[in-house]
Amino acid sequence: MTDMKNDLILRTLRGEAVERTPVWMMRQAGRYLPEYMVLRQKYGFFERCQTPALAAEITIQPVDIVGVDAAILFSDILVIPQAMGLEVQMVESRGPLLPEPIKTEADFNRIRVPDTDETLGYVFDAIKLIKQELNGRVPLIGFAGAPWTILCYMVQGKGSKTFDEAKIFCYTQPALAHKLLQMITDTTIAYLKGQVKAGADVIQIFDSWGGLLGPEDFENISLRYIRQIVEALKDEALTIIFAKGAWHSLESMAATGAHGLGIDWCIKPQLARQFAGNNVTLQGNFDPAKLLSPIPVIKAEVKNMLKAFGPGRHIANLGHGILPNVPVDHARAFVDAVKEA
Ligand code: 1CP
Repeated sequence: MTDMKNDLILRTLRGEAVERTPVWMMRQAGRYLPEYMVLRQKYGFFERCQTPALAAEITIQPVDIVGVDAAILFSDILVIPQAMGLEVQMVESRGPLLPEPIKTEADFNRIRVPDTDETLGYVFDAIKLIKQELNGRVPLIGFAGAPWTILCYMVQGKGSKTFDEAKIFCYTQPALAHKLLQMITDTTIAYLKGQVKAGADVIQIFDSWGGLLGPEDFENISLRYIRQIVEALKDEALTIIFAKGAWHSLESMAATGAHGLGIDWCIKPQLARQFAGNNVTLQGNFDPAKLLSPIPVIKAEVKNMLKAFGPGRHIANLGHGILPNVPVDHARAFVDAVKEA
């Protein structure tokens, strides 16, 4: 084992004292970085994910270029439907496309709970290489999508503002929906255990579309499965749940035993703290679009954010992924403002 030179995020998640608030940015490995765009021109999306040397290079870019306190694996949440047997394409400037989505019971013939070493071994190889190349500079965050968010794409077949077809599937064919959610959950648990075994220090579960469900549906369709994942992992790794828009369920998310909870910019940190209680680290919640403000404004707003969270048990982050049109020096100003505070 290598010594972790910067373990601020690990200590913050464990609830230990830290010298300063740690910082990283969701989707920090990606399109706002010119160095990423060079590799994007040369290789296809899944080629970048499936080639450990490329995934490692892209993962480490933001550590070198913007100075974040953690690396996050370069991959995508949609490698899970792919491993389960569905075709997933990344269409230039339009996002993911699954040409044959799941709609009926017969469609289950085309999917399975796969052996993750066979189907996703390339991710574990990438993690081993990243850990070697990071050499303890910062921790590595592994991740997966929450089962509900993965179902959204497996049923809808593409991105959507409402994911109405995914909702209709859950509301009109609940037995099939729960069968699918359990298959995704079983795959995800094996996948995340593999990530931890390969060296991931922290695991974040992205429930990007959790906020589309009301509180009761969120419990039944999403949190129930996230809870299984957290329970399977929490003794092996530090865990963070990010369920965008699901602020109403912070209390039940904290009760899963996750070490951290991500929040978006639509809830005040003080209120999130009241809901979540004092035994969990909060992560967030800068409005990603504010990174387009002039740098002095970014610096002032970061100070306000840090003050609102108060000291301790906070990881500074955006409230959702960084936008592709953010200038690199603005991203760096965000990170520096947290470090200087
Ligand atoms: O054009 C490109 O270069 C592809 C853009 C891209 C990138 C850089 C996609 C397509 N995925 C990724 C990488 C990625 N995806 C990471 C890398 C690590 C990092 O954070 O730096 C991560 C964590 C994800 C996770 C992901 N993929 C989520 C959850 C987080 C979130 O932003 O809500 C979701 C919903 C996806 C699906 C997806 N993949 C790609 C796009 C454009 C989308 C969103 C499509 C939609 O809006 O529905």
